[in-house]
Amino acid sequence: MRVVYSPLHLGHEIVTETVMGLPVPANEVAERAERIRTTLEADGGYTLEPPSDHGDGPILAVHDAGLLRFLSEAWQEHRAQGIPRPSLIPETLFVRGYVEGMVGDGFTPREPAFIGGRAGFYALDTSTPIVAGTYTAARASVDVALTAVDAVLGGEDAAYGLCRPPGHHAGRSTYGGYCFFNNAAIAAQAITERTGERVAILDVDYHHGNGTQQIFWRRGDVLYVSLHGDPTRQYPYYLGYADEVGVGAGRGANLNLPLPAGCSNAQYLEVLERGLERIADEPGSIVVVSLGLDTYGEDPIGDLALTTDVYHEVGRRVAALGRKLVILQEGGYHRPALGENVRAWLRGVDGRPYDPTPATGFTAAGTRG
Ligand code: Q9C
Ligand code: ZN
Repeated sequence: MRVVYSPLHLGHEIVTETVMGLPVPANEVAERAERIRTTLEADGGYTLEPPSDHGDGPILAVHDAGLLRFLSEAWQEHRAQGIPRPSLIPETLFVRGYVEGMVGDGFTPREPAFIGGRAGFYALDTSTPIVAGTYTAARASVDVALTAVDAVLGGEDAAYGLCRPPGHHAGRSTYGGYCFFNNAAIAAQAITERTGERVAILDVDYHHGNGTQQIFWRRGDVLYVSLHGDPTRQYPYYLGYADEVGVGAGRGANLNLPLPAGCSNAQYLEVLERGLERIADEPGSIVVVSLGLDTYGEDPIGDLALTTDVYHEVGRRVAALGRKLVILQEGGYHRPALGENVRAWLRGVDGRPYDPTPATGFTAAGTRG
């Protein structure tokens, strides 16, 4: 399988994130992508290639021009305004209460000039710091996704984009949840434009892909199916409920499958079947997968109980749809097992058996050896 990877992610070097106002060690760190890369290289069954530049066009087909402009300028502005901080975190967030009863009634929200307010105009949370290399990394991550699309449109059955930063929390005009541009949404949009076909997105990250849902909410040509921790207890909290089905032409083209805490492999596979049945009912030859491994039992921010061997089975079942797959990396924060979990998933897609790499000390059951 072809694997697209860019070292430019290394410039998005995050040390701490803020959770409920306090700094904690960052989860979404460069080591994640490096662990995946080295594990796939050691496997020998994957050929790594760099992304090619796809320009602004595919990003602007999905995102607001203001978000793109903000992200491209944010770090320089932050420096120009003389703020001596290692990363840019919004001062305020543009929550709905500010303008409740005003929007759509002769009032248009304005983007401010001061960077602390400007960041909050676009941010969803305070856990997504911007540093010197963030924009370059986020652009490369989009190009990684679009290069994986090129491989599949060029005839490959499946391609894996080792995207970092991830994308599925980024909305039309918002960044957050460690995401800046919505790689999967940009990929799906490019596929619909280039093939004229319908596209399905299967999101198996532990978190609901609020950005992807929002972007395609009114669209009947892009089906969004997501399995995730129930938003009553988990980020992104405000979206991801089962009764969110889309509107207008998009009605019925959004399927949320919330999962209970402690969800086992067997429970998970049952819910997965429901998602796969919905995708099988949909016309189209390509599925975009938002592949998060934060469903793993040992994930520091997830609460499901999946083990490495189930990822092989999930990959196998997704491939059994008989569609071409553009598989894009999202979350997954238990770094010691992350590479193996991705490798198990991809080997399932390839129809190759999975045995744990002895050197990792991890068994298929997920216990440290
Ligand atoms: N206590 C992805 O997996 N909240 N994003 C973290 C930690 C943000 C996850 C709080 C989680 C975002 C792509
Ligand atoms: Zn996640």
